[in-house]
Amino acid sequence: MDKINTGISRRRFLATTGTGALTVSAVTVGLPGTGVENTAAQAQAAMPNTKITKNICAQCPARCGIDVYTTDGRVHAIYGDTGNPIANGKGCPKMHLGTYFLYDPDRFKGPMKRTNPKKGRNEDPGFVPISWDEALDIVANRLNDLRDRGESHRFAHFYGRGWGPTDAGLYGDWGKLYGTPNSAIGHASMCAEGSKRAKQATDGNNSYNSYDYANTNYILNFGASFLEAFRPYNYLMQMWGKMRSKSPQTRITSIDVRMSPTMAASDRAVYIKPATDGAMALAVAHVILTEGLWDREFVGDFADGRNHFVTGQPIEAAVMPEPVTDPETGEVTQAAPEGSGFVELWTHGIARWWNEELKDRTPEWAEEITEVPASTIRAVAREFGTTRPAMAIMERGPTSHTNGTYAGMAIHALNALVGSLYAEKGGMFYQMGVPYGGLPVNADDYMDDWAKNGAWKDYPRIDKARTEEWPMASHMMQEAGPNHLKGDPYKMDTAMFYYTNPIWTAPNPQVWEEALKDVFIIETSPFPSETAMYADIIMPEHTYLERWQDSPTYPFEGWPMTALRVPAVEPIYDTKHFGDMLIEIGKRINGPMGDYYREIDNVENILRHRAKGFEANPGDNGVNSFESWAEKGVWYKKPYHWHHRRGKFYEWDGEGYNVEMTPEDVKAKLLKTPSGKFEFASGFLEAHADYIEREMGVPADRAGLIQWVPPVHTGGGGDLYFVSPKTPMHAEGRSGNIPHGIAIHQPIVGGKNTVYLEIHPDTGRARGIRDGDRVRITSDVASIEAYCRFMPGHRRDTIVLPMEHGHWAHGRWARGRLPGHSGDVTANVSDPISGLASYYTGKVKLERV
Ligand SMILES: Nc1nc2c(c(=O)[nH]1)N[C@H]1C(S)=C(S)[C@@H](COP(=O)(O)OP(=O)(O)OC[C@H]3O[C@@H](n4cnc5c(=O)[nH]c(N)nc54)[C@H](O)[C@@H]3O)O[C@H]1N2
Ligand SMILES: Nc1nc2c(c(=O)[nH]1)N[C@H]1C(S)=C(S)[C@@H](COP(=O)(O)OP(=O)(O)OC[C@H]3O[C@@H](n4cnc5c(=O)[nH]c(N)nc54)[C@H](O)[C@@H]3O)O[C@H]1N2
Ligand code: SF4
Ligand SMILES: [Mo]
Repeated sequence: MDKINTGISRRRFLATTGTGALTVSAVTVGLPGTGVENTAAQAQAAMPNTKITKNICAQCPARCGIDVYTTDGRVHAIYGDTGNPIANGKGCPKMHLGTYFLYDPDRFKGPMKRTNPKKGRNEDPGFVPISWDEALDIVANRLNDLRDRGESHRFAHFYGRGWGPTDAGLYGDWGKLYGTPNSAIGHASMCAEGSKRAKQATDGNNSYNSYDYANTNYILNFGASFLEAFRPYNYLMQMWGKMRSKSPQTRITSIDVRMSPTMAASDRAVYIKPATDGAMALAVAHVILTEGLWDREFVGDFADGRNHFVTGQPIEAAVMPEPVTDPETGEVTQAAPEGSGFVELWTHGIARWWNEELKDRTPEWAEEITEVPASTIRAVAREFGTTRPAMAIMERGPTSHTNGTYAGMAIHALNALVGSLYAEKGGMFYQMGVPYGGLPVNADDYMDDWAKNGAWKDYPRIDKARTEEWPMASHMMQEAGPNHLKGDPYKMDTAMFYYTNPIWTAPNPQVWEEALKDVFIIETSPFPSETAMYADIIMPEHTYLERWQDSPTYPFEGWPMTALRVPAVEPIYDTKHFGDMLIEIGKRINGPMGDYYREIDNVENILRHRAKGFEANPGDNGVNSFESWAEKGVWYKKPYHWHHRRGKFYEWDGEGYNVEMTPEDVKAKLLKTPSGKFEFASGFLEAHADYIEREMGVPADRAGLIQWVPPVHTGGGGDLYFVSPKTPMHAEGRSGNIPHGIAIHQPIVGGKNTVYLEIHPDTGRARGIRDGDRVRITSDVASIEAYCRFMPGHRRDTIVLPMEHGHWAHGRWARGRLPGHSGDVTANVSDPISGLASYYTGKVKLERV
């Protein structure tokens, strides 16, 4: 067996070096050359006992490369890595919080088991310490028993922030070998699945985009929080500076429901009525077409070269003559069509889209729905349509509603109309994967009869994703709790949680508090999360500064990149890498599955095998091995391989974009839809037309068209829209136990001991509420309380409470302080297409307490 050995046992490695990172950082220090080494050398000169190790910030999905400074075994500073293309030596305000996570006094110190069988918010779990062997044996025995009883489907893995091959990347094989459809249920449907599904439905890529911000001249931003969240946040702030200082300056129009920092910094801030972005995007498209501003080299043109897009009037699609093959040369020629029909190039369905939807979607029509003046919509459309390159971007603002996928499709259609998809410069495209080396063994060779043909294969996932109930959703984590409670499709027996806490972050998480009472819970968080309070076994993970871990980039500039975490210090408590927990449990499962994991052995072994892929593909920074990867912290290789230029697609051949791609190649690699083109009439949605008609009331024969679908607002008749946006200090649900994070959470309205509800002064006065008053927010799900602050920049009908606070566990500073948790008043209703929970769609009542 081809296992790579470090030649020295882990324990001994740590013992001889003092920190797990010393050998690699020692290589770094003192080398002349790039800024990284200079920084290291300077620190070294100042403090001889200071070590600098490479790592990846874990506070958000941006995955910035960081330099972690450790002096005499204590981590005391974190800086952006100058050699990392996302960080470029910079950090957002959350970068340095790593020290607080590492030294959080409320961290779990080792594995534990529960002694109080009763579970609830106010039940003390009665945890008692156990050894790792005991913890792993308890879990493995349970899983072996389940398997012996033919019920292995009742075990589920849940995960949120996964990083790559050493954690979330292990789930598929684990589930296949053990025999469960529930390995693993990810949090995508509680995150930002709407924008991904909109792209899948139109250009065939189920993914976020990569963007060439540095070269774009116009951004039309629909509800992406560019200067507070989105991703990669730190890099976006750098790009904002670049875009705003280059010539010509990139003009930015932002559309939001509140005065965010992004809105404040944009050239034009458009306040939109919540959940109506789709209508605005359709009207922008209408203007682009009627005024002849579309990109003819991507979309095509009318056969007679005139513009027949006239409000209210249908157009014709061109009827193409049959291609003719020359019998002698075999050459195929295509004659031009007759008449005035539209000849599409890289799009599909424009005539149907115009005739059945777009021809009446005027700015005046959209004004009624969006409350954005028609004159503003027209001005935006003209600017966007006449500036090249231009991009329309979006994230959770328009998509966290019941009509989110249709809204996202209308927004993304604007990118097709102005030719920004795969544009040579200033456009958007999709992230390339990393050429990792393979694992030494193949899971297929270790499957027993149960794994291959067991009855577990007849069961759907507990969240019912990819079943008749949610046929287009890849994950439906928010449904798993409620489904278990109902026993539909069955009851879970055991669940293992990794970097996710749906008992707190899911919409209407109160249901999960009931649901998880009779499930055997394994929690792997280093911190005392809400899930941990329900856990039967605590298996605490190392924090990110204590562990080896690689992480391929989220969509960024398109070319492949992967960074590496190198432990800065020896684990300070009796914790374990999550990947090693999976492997150790795997080793204890009876039959060939155990053999498979004995071969895999440990996480470090996986990383060394993955890094073998760099030998044939050295990175631009010279990284070609595990050692050089650990030294530099990142492997990457430019350029991006494809682009569109003047009507044709080209592929990189090692020297230039010299290979013209065939339509089949474009379909396989770039526009992965049924038609191989950008679809205004979506084949993906048409394949689910009956489902869409049933769930959304859209007639089946129209289901594929990009169109306006009114939202369904939850909340039970309140008069105020309720949104819970991310702030720069907000690390998903993970930064609630950091006191100074709370204090500077809302720099504009202030903050000190709490997070405030932001409301327009008129909204307050109309209810007898003064600035600073304690208020109650009520929906048909629940009530929560908060202190409010007046914020005259917001819409009068929209109130704003950043998520993250209102914990009932998670440590001494997180627990039990106002405000209440925004999720508690949020109904569990989702977009039927993407499955994304409609977090921003609720309507609530507000009153003084
Ligand atoms: N600082 C920070 N950055 C992060 C994260 C973090 O925790 N902290 N988390 C990362 C994660 S997991 C994600 S999913 C992304 C999310 O990134 P974004 O989607 O960019 O962030 P959000 O704050 O969820 O929402 C964006 C904006 O939508 C607005 N909005 C609400 N309703 C509507 C509407 O109907 N129309 C429009 N046009 N706007 C509306 C909100 O006011 C908010 O300003 O951020 C990532 N980046
Ligand atoms: N009301 C409302 N709810 C929301 C949102 C909103 O805007 N409003 N936003 C949604 C979005 S975009 C997202 S992405 C989700 C995120 O929601 P979740 O998927 O629940 O993820 P987090 O809350 O970030 O973190 C989950 C857990 O990870 C644990 N953890 C921290 N560090 C580590 C570690 O090193 N190892 C391990 N094993 N565990 C660790 C923490 O203790 C925490 O319990 O929340 C969603 N929920
Ligand atoms: S953007 Fe900030 S929080 Fe996110 S990874 Fe980068 S430094 Fe960390
Ligand atoms: Mo998210």
